Amino acid sequence: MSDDNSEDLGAGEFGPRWSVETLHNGYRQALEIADMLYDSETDHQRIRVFQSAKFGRVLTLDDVVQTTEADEFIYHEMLTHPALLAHGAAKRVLIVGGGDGGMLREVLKHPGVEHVTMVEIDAGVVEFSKRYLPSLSDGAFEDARLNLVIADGADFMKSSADSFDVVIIDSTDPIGPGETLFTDSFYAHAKARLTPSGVLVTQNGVPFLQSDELVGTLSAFKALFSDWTCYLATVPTYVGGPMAFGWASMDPAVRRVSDMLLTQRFKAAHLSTRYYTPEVHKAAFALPGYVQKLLP
Ligand code: AG3
Repeated sequence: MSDDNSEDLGAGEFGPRWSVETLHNGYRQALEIADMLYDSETDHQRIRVFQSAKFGRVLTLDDVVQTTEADEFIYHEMLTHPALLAHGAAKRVLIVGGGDGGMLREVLKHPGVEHVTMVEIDAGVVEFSKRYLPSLSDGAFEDARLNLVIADGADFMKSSADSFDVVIIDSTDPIGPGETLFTDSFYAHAKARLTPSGVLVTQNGVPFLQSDELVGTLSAFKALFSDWTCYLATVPTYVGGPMAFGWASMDPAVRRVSDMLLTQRFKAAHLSTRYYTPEVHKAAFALPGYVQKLLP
């Protein structure tokens, strides 16, 4: 039986061949390490990249899975294309975080995008991602449309005077350096950076296990924006059911884009996607009862 790894597991014990994520209380995810490729401690965090048995190469920060070669497309496509295609004419995009380059790759697929500012706190993440996870950025860091800023995202948001049609928060979970990216004041500063029909999208964890994170963000959105909600996509290595993405805008019409227009825009942009379709886009905003109940 090829899937049987039970010889390695005693009750509750994982050996050194397993990367164990302890993000959620009382619930662990363990990925089998076939080969450790990179393991180092920066000023900010412990970074590891390993070849896994099931998900290709895996990037972890402080042992929390950030992305894997096998399922990254779901997360990166769903945090870019819904906002960009609903907006329909996005020229300037801001990415906060996203040092692996996956988000950048998806944003740059849009021919109408003229400029991307990406603010990443850790230069080390960019450098080793290019080397150890090249399929994530797939050359995106070389694109002339990119302005890469190595800085704290919260500081940048506070001090920047630029404006953007789409702002994407590609954060870690709200523990450690990523915590400031979930505060009310951060969202207020983000709002000030948006053009009138601009859209802010955020990653908000898996609400089945991390409901506080989603409720916190949506409560801030409710106080700041005229249109706000969340939408969902299931990313296998972000365990615990579908992940929630926050959506906020001062223009409610953006989210209500018709199916027809969405399909037209999707075709016109010639996007090659593996998860995103206009149908999935629309369906992602249908929320199950347990998520609806969390809306403030
Ligand atoms: N950032 C999102 C990681 C969140 C993991 N959280 C979780 N499993 N609940 C990914 C960065 C990829 N560009």
